[in-house]
Amino acid sequence: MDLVPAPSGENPVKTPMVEVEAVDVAEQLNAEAVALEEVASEFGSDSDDSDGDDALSEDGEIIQFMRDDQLQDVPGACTLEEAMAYRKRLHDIGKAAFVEETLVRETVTAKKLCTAFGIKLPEFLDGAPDEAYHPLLAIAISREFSRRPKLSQYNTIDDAVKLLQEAKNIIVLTGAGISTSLGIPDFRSKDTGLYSKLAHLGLSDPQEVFDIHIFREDPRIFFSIAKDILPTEKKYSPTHGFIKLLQDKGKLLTNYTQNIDNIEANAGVRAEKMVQCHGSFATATCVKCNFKVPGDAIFDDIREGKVPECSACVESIATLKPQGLKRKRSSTGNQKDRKEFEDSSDEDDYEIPTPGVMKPDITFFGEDLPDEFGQRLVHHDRELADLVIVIGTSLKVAPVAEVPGILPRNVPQIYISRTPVSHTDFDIDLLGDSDVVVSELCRRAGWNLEHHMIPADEKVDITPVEGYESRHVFKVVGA
Ligand code: CNA
Repeated sequence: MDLVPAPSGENPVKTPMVEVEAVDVAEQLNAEAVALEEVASEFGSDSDDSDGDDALSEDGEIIQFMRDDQLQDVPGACTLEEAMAYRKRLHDIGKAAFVEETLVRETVTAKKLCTAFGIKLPEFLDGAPDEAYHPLLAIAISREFSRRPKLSQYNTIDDAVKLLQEAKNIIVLTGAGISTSLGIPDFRSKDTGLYSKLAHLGLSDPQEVFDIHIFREDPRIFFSIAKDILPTEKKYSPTHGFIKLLQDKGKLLTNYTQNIDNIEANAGVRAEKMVQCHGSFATATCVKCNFKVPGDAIFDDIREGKVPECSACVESIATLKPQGLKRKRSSTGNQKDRKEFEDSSDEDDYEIPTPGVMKPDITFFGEDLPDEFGQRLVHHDRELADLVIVIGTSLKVAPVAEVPGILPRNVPQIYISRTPVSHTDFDIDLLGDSDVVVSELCRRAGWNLEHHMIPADEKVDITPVEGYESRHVFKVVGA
């Protein structure tokens, strides 16, 4: 991803929506074996465009990673404190200066330094000269350098509350998790997410439901599940209410939402405060003639699981006279479309055009995100943001998943969700139902977040996650 603002008019984040195989560090740290072919001899480069994985290939030797708590079991490894200090130093001074200060001046061996970046020392290098560890170290350094480092001064709930109170320009990045309490399934939650329910569609990968190529081939697949995401009434969750509260307090810079349910509007979040990164059901467009309608014009069809047809196409087809139609091809020609009108008396002789399908204006995998996403993020919000709150998303869909990494590294970032992510380092992780987390944060901030789903006498228990200074689990007492 281009981190340098593009010349004005160009969209720097004009990347089609894709599911990222986000490097799951948790899995890797569980001794995931990754392959190493050739490694970069690029110790001198400070460019931030390689994420370490670039130097990995399917072939070759094996690199394994270890968790920080395993450092103590490795003879000669850095202590956790040393490891943290090396990582911080790397981010402070850059790759070239870091290598100069360590390897070149021989203040530490490459072997020991590998452990600072989580490399599990491979047995095949036992007894090898220190230079043999350089390739591994190159990968480890590049990998660490491309990660946004956690800001060490933000850890506690009090820190989170203070950040909320003091911030003036908050970016809120949301995902499907903020709507699940309203009964709208997310994608990836085990057992309840949409992906877990799609086996019956015979797709090789559940995300194919939202694949533009498959939609063009057979829109029925998408419309068979679209009704599950379409909100039935104008309701919103306490988390949507929280975003509105930030707006009321003049603190909301932008809500970048990946959600397509348009529920933010129900809560009163103003259109100019929002970027619907993946579009929404609010409007729909004919795939054939581009005729646009308000989303609710096709909601009845969607709720019945029908494929909505374009009314403009239907009208123009109705005015066509048989003379205006092409003669149908012989039996060896194209197969007739199943949606041809059966009431046409000339059906046997003429090729009857079919109306286009109305596609809700949501971004499918393989389609570009709305221009506003990249433009606003890079050319406007990037400079202004003083706090980022990411809520209810697994951050697995690019380019939105890249947002935390694009913002200036000194801007604090808070993550609120049921499940932690490990491919991005947030400063504070607040785990649990987002409605519970935000209502407790508001309580502690002295803010009034009123919502019928928040019981007046709600008491929330917060427990730290062992081994993580900045990770906390929120649970309603008695729940
Ligand atoms: P996802 O990958 O399913 O992740 C959802 C995340 O939210 C997971 O980490 C869950 O653990 C977490 N979560 C679920 N419920 C809660 C809760 N009550 N409180 C806190 N955390 C919770 O979905 P993403 O949003 O990351 O993926 C982006 C996709 C999902 C976008 O393309 C959307 O268009 C798409 N989507 C949207 C909707 C919607 O508009 N409501 C529904 C389903 C999918």
